[in-house]
Amino acid sequence: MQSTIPARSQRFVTRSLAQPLGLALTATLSTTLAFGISSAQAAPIFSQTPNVSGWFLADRDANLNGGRSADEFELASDATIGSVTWRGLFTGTNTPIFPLDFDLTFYDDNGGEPGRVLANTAVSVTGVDTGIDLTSGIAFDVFEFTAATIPTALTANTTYWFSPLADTTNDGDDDFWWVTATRPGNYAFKSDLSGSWVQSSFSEFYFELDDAGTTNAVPEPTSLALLGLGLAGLALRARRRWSHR
Ligand SMILES: [Ca+2]
Ligand SMILES: [Ca+2]
Ligand SMILES: [Ca+2]
Ligand SMILES: [Ca+2]
Repeated sequence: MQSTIPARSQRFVTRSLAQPLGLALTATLSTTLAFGISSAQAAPIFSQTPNVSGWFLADRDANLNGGRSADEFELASDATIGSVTWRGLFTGTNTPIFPLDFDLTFYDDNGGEPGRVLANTAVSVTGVDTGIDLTSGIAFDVFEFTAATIPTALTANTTYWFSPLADTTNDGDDDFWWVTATRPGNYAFKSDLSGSWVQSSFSEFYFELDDAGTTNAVPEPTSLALLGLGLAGLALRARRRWSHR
């Protein structure tokens, strides 16, 4: 097992702190307008200060067998997560195809890396351009995504992990990369989805956790939609049985 990040995968670039923070304020405003929120929003359950200075792979279509990143977090008090917001960009041509499928996964902790899967929500979501660019050769737009998750009850002062995994298989010239929050910070990654987690202290990654009450206009999780179809099917069968009596 390699202990260092392969050079080709490590696509971090350095930026001054002031510029991304200034742009982040603009991005928050435009995102709010885009979602059409008119009432005051409750404070998030958990958030990390955006500091877009690097990115790391988070895509089934990355590398030969996909790759993903996970970031660890602790909550100050018990909470049930119902919505997640995260940011990322698309290399190499900055031409994403929306809506885009993601798996949003929460894990417990296994000695400093993701352990057991606590909840996985499949969503299809369209990114909102934050107005922030990360330039490496060309200017890559940083997109923000928000989606409802399966309600996930988490306990205070306990380490958990969050990992968004895109699937850009139908976009041949771009893969999705999750962007950073503050640095340094602990995270973990897989350069091959069938491989083991590798622990790193390079950076935090940008995400925000909310309860279901603060969810914006987001698509229904695929898993919930499938559950709905299943229930509809059962109801139909029950009605047919009833009519045959
Ligand atoms: Ca593309
Ligand atoms: Ca831009
Ligand atoms: Ca791709
Ligand atoms: Ca972390």
